[in-house]
Amino acid sequence: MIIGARNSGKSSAANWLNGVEEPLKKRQDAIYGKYTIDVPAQYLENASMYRYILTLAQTAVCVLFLESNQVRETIYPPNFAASFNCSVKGIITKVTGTKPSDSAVSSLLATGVKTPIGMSSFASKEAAVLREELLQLLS
Ligand SMILES: Nc1nc2c(ncn2[C@@H]2O[C@H](COP(=O)(O)OP(=O)(O)OP(=O)(O)O)[C@@H](O)[C@H]2O)c(=O)[nH]1
Ligand SMILES: [Mg+2]
Repeated sequence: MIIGARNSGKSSAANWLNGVEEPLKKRQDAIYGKYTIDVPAQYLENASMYRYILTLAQTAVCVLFLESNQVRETIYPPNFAASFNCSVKGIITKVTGTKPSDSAVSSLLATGVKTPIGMSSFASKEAAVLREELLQLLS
């Protein structure tokens, strides 16, 4: 399951995991892919909708917390990662330099993600390794 703010790269991450190139459509509800649940940003923007995220997570083996490298303000509630029974990973998208921005790292750490992973592109070799690792969780 993939969560994150608008434009953080959720649908791109879903395409990466599913090995497809679907158009990056915007929808009001969760989008199911072969291996993914792409959760609308809106569910994170509104505390009254957190429960939808928690319900969807009951069928997930891992929750990916996405954050854009360019983020200014975190959308995640403090320690949100602790709300999930399954494993949690944080991915920082759109990293341009050698390391991710302090704002993106702080955002993920504050929400309880242990070791945020910086990624410049889902097409990278590191991304391919991570993808294999994530797909293993499903088998
Ligand atoms: N350079 C770069 N661009 C990215 C990356 N991930 C996503 N993008 C771009 O960022 C934009 C938003 O990506 P989406 O995957 O649609 O993001 P989203 O989180 O699904 O957005 P919403 O559905 O609107 O909440 C698109 O133009 C992507 O091509 C990345 O790792 N690197
Ligand atoms: Mg999307």
